Amino acid sequence: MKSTLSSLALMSLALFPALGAAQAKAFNPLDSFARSIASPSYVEGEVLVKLKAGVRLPARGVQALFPGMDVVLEEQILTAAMRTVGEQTGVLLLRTTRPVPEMIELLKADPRVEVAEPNFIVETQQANDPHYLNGNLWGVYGRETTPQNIYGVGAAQAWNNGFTGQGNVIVGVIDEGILATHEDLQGQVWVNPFEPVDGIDNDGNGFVDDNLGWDFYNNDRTTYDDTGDNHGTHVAGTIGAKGNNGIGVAGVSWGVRMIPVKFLQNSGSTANAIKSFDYLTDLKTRHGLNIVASNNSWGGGGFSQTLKDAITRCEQVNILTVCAAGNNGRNTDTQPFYPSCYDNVSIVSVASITSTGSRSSFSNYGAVTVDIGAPGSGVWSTVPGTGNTSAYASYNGTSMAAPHVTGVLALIAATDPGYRGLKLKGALLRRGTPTTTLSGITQTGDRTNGALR
Ligand SMILES: [Ca+2]
Ligand SMILES: [Ca+2]
Ligand SMILES: [Ca+2]
Ligand SMILES: [Ca+2]
Repeated sequence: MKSTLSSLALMSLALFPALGAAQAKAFNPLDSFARSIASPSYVEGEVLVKLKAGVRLPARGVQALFPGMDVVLEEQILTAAMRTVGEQTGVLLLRTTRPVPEMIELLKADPRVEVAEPNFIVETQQANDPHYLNGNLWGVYGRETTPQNIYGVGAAQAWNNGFTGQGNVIVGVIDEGILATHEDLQGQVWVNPFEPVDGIDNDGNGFVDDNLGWDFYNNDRTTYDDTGDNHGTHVAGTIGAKGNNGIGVAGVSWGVRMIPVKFLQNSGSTANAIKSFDYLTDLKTRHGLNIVASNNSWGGGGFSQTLKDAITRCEQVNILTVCAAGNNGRNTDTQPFYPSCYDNVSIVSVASITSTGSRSSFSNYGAVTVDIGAPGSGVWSTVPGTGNTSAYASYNGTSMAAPHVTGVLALIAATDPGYRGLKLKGALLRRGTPTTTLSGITQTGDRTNGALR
């Protein structure tokens, strides 16, 4: 045990310096604040456009639609999920050489345009605090567990009572990729039973050989690429690493299966986030899969109507959208953070708490816009080690709080097929434990409680 812990610590220390350089700037709260409020970052030269109902894209392309405007069609995003709800044109990703704000103003002035907005850049919500290494899984402990921590979600108590999440429940992990061959994740990642790897799109969803989800960042079938997929692998381990196998960590739900939907490599874009949500909506519709929620440990950029629309399509098929509240340490009632602050009823916005029950200093909060708290400081989970080996590390962030909630949702969903959609969200919120430090700064004033009995 001792050697395991020290090797774990070494692995994390080895990983963090590499992370630090790339992420220090991205996660600086002031920096994030400036970009989210004053000038959200977006992909230069790209604009997302939704045409009004009934306006079609002419066969001759966008130049025929917008003659004289400096735009070319980079991509027409018309997903299966959009077609299902009667969309005919979808979302147009346009390329321009003009400044994005200027082009948006021009497009908005066109009466045929319903939405014109930037293709925002969003980021993972893991805090940049590499020194918080403590080696214990306090986030899953409860009042009656050994070791005990009353501020954990109490999953260990649920396991003791026989609730380990068995029950064919699936969640989507919209994030970086997941190392599915990690020793503590093997068998926990969903495999598409309708999609043999044979060079053919057997299930007709538009993605060839998407047997382990899809990579929208690189637009390919490999949902794990390299050790840069550490954030997604960490999030997955918190939701559903294999429990009681004598190895590594234990996720909140041991029985859940996770669909990797990769659209981030440290950062990602609105356009690819839309495709990620729609991918899950369509999988559920197409195959009747028991997808109950997606985990979204990322955010940034400004309000996007087209992204909100994709979340609404998830909502319409009873997929909850669990969102990290964000790591800016601010009140998102007055300074919103997306996607957690969209007003969709299917969103569960999660703040981070520490092992002593206070709000993590980096965590956003909001009496209206944040629902509940969950462990997000000093969270140990699975990560890829050098050479794509199985390693473990402690991370901090609302990125780590959201997957505790997603895991608890999976635990609850496994107990009763009636708990889906808003009923599932209601069951989660009803179970919460009143917490002084969250009172008045979250909608429930509660921390997450998954101590099922
Ligand atoms: Ca397919
Ligand atoms: Ca195939
Ligand atoms: Ca890939
Ligand atoms: Ca384990």
